Amino acid sequence: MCGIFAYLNYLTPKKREEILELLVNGLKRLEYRGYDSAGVAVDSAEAKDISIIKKSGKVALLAEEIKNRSDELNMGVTVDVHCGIAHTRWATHGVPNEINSHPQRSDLQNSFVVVHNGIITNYKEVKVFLEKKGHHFESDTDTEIIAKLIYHFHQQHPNFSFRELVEHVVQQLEGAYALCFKSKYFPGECVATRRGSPLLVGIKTRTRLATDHVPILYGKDADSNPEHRPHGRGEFPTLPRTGSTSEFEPLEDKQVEYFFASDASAIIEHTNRVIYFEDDDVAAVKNGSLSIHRIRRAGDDPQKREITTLKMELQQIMKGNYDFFMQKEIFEQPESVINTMRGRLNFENGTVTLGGIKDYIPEIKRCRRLMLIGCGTSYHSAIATRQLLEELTELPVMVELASDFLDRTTPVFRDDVCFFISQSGETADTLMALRYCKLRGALIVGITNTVGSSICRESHCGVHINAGPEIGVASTKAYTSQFISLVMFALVMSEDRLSLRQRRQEIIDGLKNLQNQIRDVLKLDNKVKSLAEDLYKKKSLLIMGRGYNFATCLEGALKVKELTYMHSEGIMAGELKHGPLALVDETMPVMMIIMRDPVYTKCMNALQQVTAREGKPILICEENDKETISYSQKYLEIPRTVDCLQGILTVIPMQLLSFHIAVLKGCNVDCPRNLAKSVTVE
Ligand code: UD2
Ligand code: GLU
Ligand code: MG
Repeated sequence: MCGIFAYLNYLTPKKREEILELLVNGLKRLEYRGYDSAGVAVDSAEAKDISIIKKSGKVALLAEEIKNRSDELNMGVTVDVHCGIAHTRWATHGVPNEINSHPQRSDLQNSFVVVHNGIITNYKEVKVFLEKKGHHFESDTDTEIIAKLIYHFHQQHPNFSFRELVEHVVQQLEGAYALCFKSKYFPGECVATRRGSPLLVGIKTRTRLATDHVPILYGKDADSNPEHRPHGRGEFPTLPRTGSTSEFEPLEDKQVEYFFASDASAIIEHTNRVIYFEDDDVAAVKNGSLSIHRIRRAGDDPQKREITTLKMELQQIMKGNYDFFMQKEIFEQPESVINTMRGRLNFENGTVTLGGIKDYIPEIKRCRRLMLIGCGTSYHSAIATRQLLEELTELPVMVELASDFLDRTTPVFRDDVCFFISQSGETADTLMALRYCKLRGALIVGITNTVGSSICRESHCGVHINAGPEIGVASTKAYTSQFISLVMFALVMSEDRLSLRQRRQEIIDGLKNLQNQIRDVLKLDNKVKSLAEDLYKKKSLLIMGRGYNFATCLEGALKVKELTYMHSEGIMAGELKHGPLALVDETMPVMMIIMRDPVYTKCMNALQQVTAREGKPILICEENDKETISYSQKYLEIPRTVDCLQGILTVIPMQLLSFHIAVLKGCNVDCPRNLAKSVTVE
């Protein structure tokens, strides 16, 4: 996450040279955060257009470039009103080069320009939409869609204010962002907004206000510091959750300067009067006045769920050539797993950085135990990675179902680290468990797919899995991304352990190959479909396995249950002789996962127990494993990866199988009966 800095002077004369210097200095204050390129946008010399100056590499290089172009930039001219925006970029989408640097623009005329911190997870779909409308893209960034989308809205609604345009744009964005916009159609105006990434504004007036010694604080920081609640003119009450506006008017002489930044360190040298924005605030400066409007997001107001037809059009694009979202999301996994690792895993030098928990790692290393808490699929991702976490952290790891954890009033202590895993970040049971642990002083870590969600907000730190929006009610790509996030966490925890070096390298290599291997597994689709044809009229399906693949049995059975309404059970193969074996006969459908990992021999024992009872299991086994295959007529061959990652590949045929059975049975794939995507009730 890198830096945003914007500067707006209103009736405060400044030389263009001073303005550019201010912008560059703002970026310099943000340099400590690390970045790979930088850029600014200011009014062009004649103030009719916008000039963009970008440079890959250090801010100093940008400063030099500005100097080289000083004639063209008319440095000596003084302007009374002006808005400039600046950015340091940490590339997530597209290599660090000038075209990919920010500001990104709407068109060759630079009608709208934008700087962005964060990741837009649905940028591909928006891009397809905009390309269909005739927009041409020049960069590889996710950010460029934002500049083009606002331009698109402006063409459609020429009477909209700048703020209204931005409000429409953010309704279409998924993911994380802090944004600052500038436009040649709205000279002297600036609009800024955020969701998930930090953003604040500093205000400097020439005439001191009576309350000037009190910094304006608002939002989270104001809540925690009631002493600093502002009073009186030009100050902000805490906004209600949605749909309201606060205004800041400077004093009579109207002179005012605004500094927008992603980090207070770029502002403090100018003013100590700052407002921290909260998610979904849209701040607009127009005629020198600042207004902050808390938008209603689609989810807040069911009446407004489809504010424009665009939302629906986008959904259609998202579904692409697939008939169902679930199917699309299964087939998206080669990309979604990469998005989870993007900017975090460096395959060249074998380092892993989880920006969201980096600062907490020393504390986590000192903890007494790790607790992983979730429901349904999220719980399975914890089961899937528990063994690796134990191995690489050498800490005791507890895996808990949120509801049961609360029922037991499980003892939790200050030196516990509790992970809360939830795709939506709103799962009520998980959220309650989070609050329970937080009250007891534990460190709270979120693993969520939804930026700005309750779990994300209420956790001390966490990891966004960045799988992109998951619309199918039955979770698929979120599972594999949760899995990978937890694996990356284990890698971070073991970074300085010499004895684990080889093991870590093997896992990192495995992660690198995952994308291609997932593609290979997806090629089994037709084979899985014909298995589904054999199974869909059956009453029950047992799925057996152990070790690293036990989680796949549980997750596979859950998928079958929720999508096909067929009874299905994930069975720990080691438990067979303690009961479940009684279920096995020649009519009972059984699947068995048997990979060449440390428990292979034990799995083969289970296989023999099953075939001895006339069972005819469908096998999920390793490619070219002739010996195992010889035990059954029906099998799916899966490419081999490191033992602890194998579950990512074995779960995919189970996702496909449940999907095909559901289609054959005529079930509603994307919205199974009795289920909701985000379970916000206990
Ligand atoms: C950040 C940016 C990402 C990209 C990347 C570049 C955000 C949200 N993410 O990703 O877009 O620019 O940097 O390096 O701007 N968090 C919680 N609870 C959770 C999940 C996250 O508190 O359940 C916090 C986390 O501690 C961090 C912030 O949210 O402060 C962002 O987390 P992240 O995983 O998106 O962070 P990172 O550095 O990978
Ligand atoms: N995702 C954006 C990009 O790659 C912004 C990255 C950032 O936060 O700097 O251009
Ligand atoms: Mg948080």
